[in-house]
Amino acid sequence: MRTEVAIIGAGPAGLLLSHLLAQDGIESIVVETRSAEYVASRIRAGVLEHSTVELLDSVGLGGRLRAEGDEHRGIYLQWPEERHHLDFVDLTGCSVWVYGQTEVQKDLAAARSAAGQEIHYEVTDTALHDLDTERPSVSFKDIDGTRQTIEAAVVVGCDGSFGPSRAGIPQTVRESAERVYPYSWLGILADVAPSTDELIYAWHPDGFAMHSMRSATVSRLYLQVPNGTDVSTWSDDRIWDALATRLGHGQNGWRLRPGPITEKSVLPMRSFVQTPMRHGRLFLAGDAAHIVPPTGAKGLNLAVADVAVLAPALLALLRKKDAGPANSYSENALRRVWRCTHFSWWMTTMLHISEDPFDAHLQLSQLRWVTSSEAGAAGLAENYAGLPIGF
Ligand code: RFL
Ligand code: PHB
Repeated sequence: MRTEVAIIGAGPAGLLLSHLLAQDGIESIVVETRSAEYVASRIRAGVLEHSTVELLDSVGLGGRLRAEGDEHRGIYLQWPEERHHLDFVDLTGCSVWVYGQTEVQKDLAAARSAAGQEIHYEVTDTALHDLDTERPSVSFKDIDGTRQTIEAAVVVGCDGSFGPSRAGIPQTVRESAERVYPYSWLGILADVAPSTDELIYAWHPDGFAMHSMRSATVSRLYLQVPNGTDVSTWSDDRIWDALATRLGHGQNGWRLRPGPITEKSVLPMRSFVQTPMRHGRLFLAGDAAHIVPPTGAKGLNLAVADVAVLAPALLALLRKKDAGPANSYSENALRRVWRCTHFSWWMTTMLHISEDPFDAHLQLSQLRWVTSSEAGAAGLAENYAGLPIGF
């Protein structure tokens, strides 16, 4: 097989990249280890920042998001006895949208399928070759067991945190920076109307809790739990009790509505950045190059921001024979990556309980400042909702 861009991974980064390239008349082939159904139903991110929504709109992918998503002006930040609303629209002019990654994934898959995009699902043994040459390739075993090779001008690794692309950057060149946190999130999806109009991020001595949502009838909630927590030790009743305690704030008779839990999982949290994001004819985008803890709602948005920078760089490289934007892709993308890495680390360390009581005083002081100073609130709002495309 021969194409211009071989894309490894059909998550949001891979499918959006193939969509953006196709708009510029550039051909690509996508390979993916999982089935289309599995990729479309993975429960993950829920918040799209302003620039993500603008980008999806601008490439014809904003229709269902605008019709079925939910625009939020801001978030609540709380600690026992106090709940404060931060209004991002007042602070920065930017809102965010609650629209599940599952829905973004379905919209992308439908658009690529309508355009006749070649996507090979359920492949195995993906391997990258000749990345230092102008004829790199990707080999894999197709669903029927046939060995295939895609010869391309460029290979893009959009294969998430466990894919093989990251290691395609030679060991002598690559560097990584990592922070592992001493806690995890227990996340649930429940068939119950959200008990809040906007997301609640709650500091509590028992641990962080968060109330998010997917629709008018589906809630998404999280609890800070120790690393290594076995999900089977958390019965539904225990989860709802902990959520009610941590999200309660003793004001206006607010109550958390419990309901049937349909999904339950534990996810560890880490920050990770591998540099550079490009070597020879291999480019990395999304979780393949960087991971953030979910507290800042940045992972999906960063994947979108990477490919928004990469697509025009590949257009210049392949059509205009201008290597400039491709040569500066890593440096350009990493500016936003490090801003979001810092913001996600900051939100995480401000809201999660640690072993050291000194931290709790600093956290509460920071929360009081962010919710009472316009400058403090605007800083959080700009990072959460309003970094411009190309920051
Ligand atoms: P993905 O989505 O992981 O897609 C990578 C794809 O590559 C495939 N793959 C391979 N394909 C071929 N050959 C191989 N050898 C392969 N190895 C792997 C995989 O099967 C997969 O389909 O990465 P991408 O596209 O970079 O997208 C990144 C986002 O998915 C991720 O950052 C977000 O989900 C993170 N995240 C959140 N981000 C937000 O912006 N806002 C949020 O509110 C938010 N909440 C979350 C999150 C992630 C979570 N989890 C479970 C990690 C909440 C959670 C719970
Ligand atoms: C979610 O809805 O899953 C979600 C929302 C905001 C976050 C993390 C996860 O910061």
